[in-house]
Amino acid sequence: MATPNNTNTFHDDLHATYITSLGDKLDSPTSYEGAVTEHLRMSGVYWSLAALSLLRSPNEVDTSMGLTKPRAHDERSSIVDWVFTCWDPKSGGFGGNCSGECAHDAHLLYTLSALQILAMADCLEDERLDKEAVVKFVCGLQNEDGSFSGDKWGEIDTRFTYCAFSCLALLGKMPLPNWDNTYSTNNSHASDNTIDLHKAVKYIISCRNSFDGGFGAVPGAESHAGQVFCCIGALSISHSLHLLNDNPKSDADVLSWWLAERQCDSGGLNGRPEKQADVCYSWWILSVLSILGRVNWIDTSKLGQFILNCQDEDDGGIADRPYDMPDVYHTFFGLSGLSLIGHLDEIGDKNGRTYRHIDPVFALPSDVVRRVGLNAQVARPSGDELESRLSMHSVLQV
Ligand code: GRG
Repeated sequence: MATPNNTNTFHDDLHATYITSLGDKLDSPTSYEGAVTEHLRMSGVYWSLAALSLLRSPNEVDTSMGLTKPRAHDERSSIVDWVFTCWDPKSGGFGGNCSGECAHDAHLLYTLSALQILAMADCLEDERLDKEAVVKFVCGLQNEDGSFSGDKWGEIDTRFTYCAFSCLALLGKMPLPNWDNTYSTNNSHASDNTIDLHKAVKYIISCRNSFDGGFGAVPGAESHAGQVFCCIGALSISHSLHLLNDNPKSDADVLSWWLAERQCDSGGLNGRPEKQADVCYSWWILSVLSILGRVNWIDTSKLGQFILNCQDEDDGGIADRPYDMPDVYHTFFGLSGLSLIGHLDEIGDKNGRTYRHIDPVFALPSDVVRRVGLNAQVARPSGDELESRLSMHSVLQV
């Protein structure tokens, strides 16, 4: 259980052990958590690998997780081999757990997690990855109005636009806009192997709420920090962030102010007004403030203390809030929050370790983003310095 401490102790080794032993726990036939999270294992594996990647070197992650080769004394295949068993050749996408006997429908969420795992494993060029089929799966999910469905059953949500853009970027197939900051040129159209970028971006903008500057899941839906990440992340990947400032009533400053107001007395952040603080919003909010160059709009010291108070001091892992049980989703987003406010660097300076950085657009270690050659757009108030983790991205002065 997460027990608040005011000593600022960071439980590095306990977190690493928590993450590396999680697979064994969930695979036990009597595990309740294993049963209820079976359908989303692909994302669980992504959160685990990405979390450990912030604490350990690529080689250590590979060996201790069995990423590209099975672990010693482990009968299970490597994670990369398992990822390919979850690929559905009929649709071209990946499911949340193994196909075959227990086939799971392919979904954009799990297709992105699968590609993120392959990127961390440096296996995006593996011959088993049929990039053309995956691109076709992603592009086939775009709807007439520019939105994306998550799968063939049709749910629409700005989460899926982000997933589609990020998948295409990882596959080297993200189209780039040709508009000269006027957002008037329709240079794209949907087909089997590309999307209509103009419509996709227009759809994202239609999900913006001009009264608070935030974004919802569909047009007219309540602003929510998770959806804000998806919309700003997608605008960043499509190099369209300048569109934020087309409407002065809900520009980057208005949005950043709404995000800064999410900080509660505890120091933690909530996802929308009148809700409880939750560690995961350290990621959904700080990632956007990083992309917009405004992390200093919140009290980072109080937030850092809140995240440390959510650590399980006995068994490792980070919970959503103090006194709750940890899980790998909150562990990843808690560590990412500590990374984005520079706390992991400070802790590393004290305990003699070098921690890797999280990229706020692609939710992958920055060195992986650099190796794959991913490029997005970040905004900086003029005169602001660019942190080193963002140096591979294009900069828009706002
Ligand atoms: C690769 C980082 C990454 C993301 C992929 C899945 C996805 C794209 C984004 C999810 C964005 C999102 C909607 C996050 C919010 C998740 C969350 C904590 C939802 C809880 O909602 P409520 O209404 O909770 O239960 P609140 O906090 O509002 O009470």
